Amino acid sequence: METRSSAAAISMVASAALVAALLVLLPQATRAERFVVGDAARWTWGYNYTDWVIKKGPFFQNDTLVFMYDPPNATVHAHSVYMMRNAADYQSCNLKAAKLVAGVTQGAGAGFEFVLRKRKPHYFVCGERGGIHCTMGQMKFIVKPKSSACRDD
Ligand SMILES: *[C@@H]1O[C@H](CO)[C@@H](O)[C@H](O)[C@H]1NC(C)=O
Ligand SMILES: *[C@@H]1O[C@H](CO)[C@@H](O)[C@H](O)[C@H]1NC(C)=O
Ligand SMILES: *[C@@H]1O[C@H](CO)[C@@H](O)[C@H](O)[C@H]1NC(C)=O
Ligand SMILES: [Cu+2]
Repeated sequence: METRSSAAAISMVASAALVAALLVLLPQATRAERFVVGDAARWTWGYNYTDWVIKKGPFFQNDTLVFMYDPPNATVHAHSVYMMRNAADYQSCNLKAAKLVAGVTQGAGAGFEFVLRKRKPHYFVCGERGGIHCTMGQMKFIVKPKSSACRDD
């Protein structure tokens, strides 16, 4: 028992050291992470994405967000991804000046990937039903990626 558990402990320490060594060796640019928005819930009506951002963050420059949602049919409601121009439009779910990021069919399969290239606030919303998915459906969140240099802070 003693030997077994200490052997296990040694092998755990060894693999931890190996992982640490690999992390040091990896160049900065390849350290970006990939996040499925909403995890198992994916991109859907009624999920609290603001809460998801708090739990998953911080996000860093060059991290990838993956939006996954089924294309609409007789039983599945349409979703989409828009980016709001500013905080005021985001708060009020006003889509007038919003930019289409991914249409209703683009979340299918492996999902739609968005790379967080810029260190600015990204105001993501679902644009369906004239903003109702954004207001009532809570399909909205803000991500402000940090500089990759801060990843180890
Ligand atoms: C982000 O990725 C681009 C393209 O791969 C690269 O040129 C840039 O240096 C990266 N930026 C950071 C902060 O990692
Ligand atoms: C969603 O989560 C945020 C952050 O945890 C919280 O402040 C907010 O009240 C939640 N919204 C709802 C409708 O529960
Ligand atoms: C609608 O799409 C969903 C998810 O892709 C699928 O499971 C379902 O069978 C489809 N229903 C119809 C009526 O095509
Ligand atoms: Cu939606």
